[in-house]
Amino acid sequence: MSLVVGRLELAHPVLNASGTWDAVHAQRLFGEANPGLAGFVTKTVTPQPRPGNPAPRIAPALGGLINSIGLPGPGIDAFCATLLPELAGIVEGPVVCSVGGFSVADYVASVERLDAHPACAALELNVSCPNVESGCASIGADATETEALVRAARAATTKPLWVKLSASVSDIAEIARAAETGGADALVCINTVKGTAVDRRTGRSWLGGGGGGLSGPAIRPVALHAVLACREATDLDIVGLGGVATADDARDLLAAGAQAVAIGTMLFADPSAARRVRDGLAQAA
Ligand code: RRO
Repeated sequence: MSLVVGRLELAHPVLNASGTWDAVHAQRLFGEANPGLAGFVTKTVTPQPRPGNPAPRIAPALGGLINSIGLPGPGIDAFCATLLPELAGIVEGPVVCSVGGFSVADYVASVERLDAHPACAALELNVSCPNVESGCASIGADATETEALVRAARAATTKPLWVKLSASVSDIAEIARAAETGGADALVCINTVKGTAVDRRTGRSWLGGGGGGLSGPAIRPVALHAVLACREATDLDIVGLGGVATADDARDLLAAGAQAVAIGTMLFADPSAARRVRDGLAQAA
């Protein structure tokens, strides 16, 4: 089942969604950092350390969950010095570093650092986080800004460059074409879909951050539609994700035009989901 996705070699087509699996904790708990995964996609890293959003950060939804995590993290210095070398020592397969920020300069600063870091095999530009006020998803909602960002990142690295898109935009095909024109090697479709939850006692948002992103089986049809639209719009490889829980869900995304898939929300409920999906895909092959 080995393949090349967006210039990155993978032993099979199953990855994790950024921010949904703690490989360091899993190594301690299970003796395996990324069971069933062909590599490991890190939580999105920003130039400066960030605390993330106030609690509550999670709300249940029919067929999924809504998160408002708010891009917490150690910042690129600590990430490169400590977490990334540790990850490279424990995970099977390549480490894909997810990068976020609030300006082109933010992204380029991290991309340059990761280009020089031997433990980073590929980069994912997250232009689709629903939980920050500026940057990220607001860049990825605009084709001109997306193209400029990808072009600047492309100039800063020779490593495989993937771009993670949101379906919460008016025309994902236009954004996908912009990423291709800017020099991306692959698209990652899709991030969580903008959503929120109401606290009925107050009538205000249940989530500390106000807004959130919906993930899980509820967004499968949205993900399928986005992958189809990106497949028609570009020649780029696609990592498809959004509610993958079974090998059949993965097959649907592959049939829609993805080359690989990622699992996110299901990993919270079933840490063996990646292995199950990988083995299910192998049986059909
Ligand atoms: O941290 C988050 O709140 C977050 C991120 Br960076 C993202 O890309 N997608 C998401 O649903 N949450």
